[in-house]
Amino acid sequence: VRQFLASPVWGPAAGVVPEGSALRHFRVKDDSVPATIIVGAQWGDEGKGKATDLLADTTDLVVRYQGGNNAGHTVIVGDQVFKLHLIPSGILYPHVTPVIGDGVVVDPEVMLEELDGLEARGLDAFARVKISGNAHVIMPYHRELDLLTERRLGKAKLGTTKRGIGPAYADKAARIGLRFQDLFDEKIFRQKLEAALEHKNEQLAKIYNRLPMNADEIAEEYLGYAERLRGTLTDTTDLIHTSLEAGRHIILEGAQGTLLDLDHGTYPFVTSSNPVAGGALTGAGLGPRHVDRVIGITKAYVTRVGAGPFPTELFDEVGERMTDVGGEYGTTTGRRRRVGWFDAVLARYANRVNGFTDIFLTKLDVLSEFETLKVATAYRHDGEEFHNFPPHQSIFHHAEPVWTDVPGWGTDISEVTRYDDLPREARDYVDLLEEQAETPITWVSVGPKRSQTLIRR
Ligand code: 2SA
Ligand code: GDP
Ligand code: MG
Repeated sequence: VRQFLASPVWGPAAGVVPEGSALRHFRVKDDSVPATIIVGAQWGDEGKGKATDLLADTTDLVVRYQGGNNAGHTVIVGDQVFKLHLIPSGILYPHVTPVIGDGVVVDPEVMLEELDGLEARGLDAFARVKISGNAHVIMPYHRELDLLTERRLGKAKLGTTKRGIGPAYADKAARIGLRFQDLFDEKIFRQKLEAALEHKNEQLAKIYNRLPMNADEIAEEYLGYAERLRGTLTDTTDLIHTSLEAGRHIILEGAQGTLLDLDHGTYPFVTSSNPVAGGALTGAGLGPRHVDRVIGITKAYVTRVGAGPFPTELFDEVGERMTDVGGEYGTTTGRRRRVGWFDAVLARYANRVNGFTDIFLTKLDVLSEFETLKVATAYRHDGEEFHNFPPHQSIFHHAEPVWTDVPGWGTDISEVTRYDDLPREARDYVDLLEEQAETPITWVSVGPKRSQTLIRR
């Protein structure tokens, strides 16, 4: 660590070395303007869209690095509500270039719908959005197989968004995927499509008793999309690095969240990409040297949409109220989200696997409803207590939370504009989460609007 800090690139920036300094408190020296990663710290829908939009005010590029149109990011600007699925939240600032990185899977039909929608609302979306030629394309058979696989799983289904995400990433790993660049070379596109369809049609017929899909029909449809998307095709690696070299600032915007990560999440109840900070590097194509901040977006409670274990889940009327007050319905599918109390074990785990420099805490206002709040500080299983994320899935599946009860504040905080003006109980709650999460909480959000954000330190 000493050698690392002594290197010419790294060193403490003026005034940011706190007591008991850890590596995470050091940032790239002042005259370079590097990248910030924004990651969901829970199971998604933490408010990444709002946080990215807010922080994009001072950035030049906002890059999506994984996932696809399974994501739903809601951003409110003035009295306008934007629901973004594929396009990075930075689109709402005219100075920002929104980038779809190599690690994203793109459904071109959805991309066009989203671009058209934004154009209709006065944004110059077609000219501004840049899509990596290496991004993989979601094909009709991916959507179909997502649907059929879920149906076949019956009760054991994952509760995917049915957008074809898993099958598209599976083909990427199997090296039979089609990439965005392939759309612009008809001969290559047709060749690759036919090769992929051979596998897919066999699968569709043998396992699911479905009729084969027709390569010409798909090619016609997709080459039509390509015609309209030609201007967005970009060497995004070059764009990102030219920007970094010119001292521009970049935000890498995650979708979904840490516990939905394919490697680090609650497998198999996960998505098929890597939302964690490490995924931002591979998905955008840059190294850790360029990153000086990793911001974990965390709700003041927890939600999950889709199946899978959830130790602090609420099944009572408290949960009902949390869902309703928090407006906890999927941005993409409209599904009701499951809700539960804040889980510090998960927060510490997310901090470990992402290396957060800060937490952006959202939806504190939703908890104004409740007289007493609960925080899970550890798990108990088979007489054993777990301070950290359990090493085996069955422990996690059966974990009983160890609760700390804290008093609520019982008053609306959504109009508060200074952190110090929050009720004492609300500040105590934030202090408790910070201590438990072992990460500094820098922002506290008390409503969906840009203006409803308090800076804590
Ligand atoms: P998939 O479709 O293969 O990625 O589904 C696998 C699991 O990942 C979950 N997942 C999500 N969880 C929360 N939010 C997501 N985006 C939308 C939103 C979800 C919606 O913003 O609300 O509208 O329903 C998202 N995307 C994927 C999914 O629920 C599965 O558990
Ligand atoms: P994302 O996927 O992480 O971008 O989150 P979503 O947009 O799917 O879900 C978060 C929801 O909470 C959106 O509807 C936001 O407008 C809303 N939201 C964000 N921050 C706050 C907050 O502090 N308070 C309240 N009440 N709503 C918020
Ligand atoms: Mg969402």
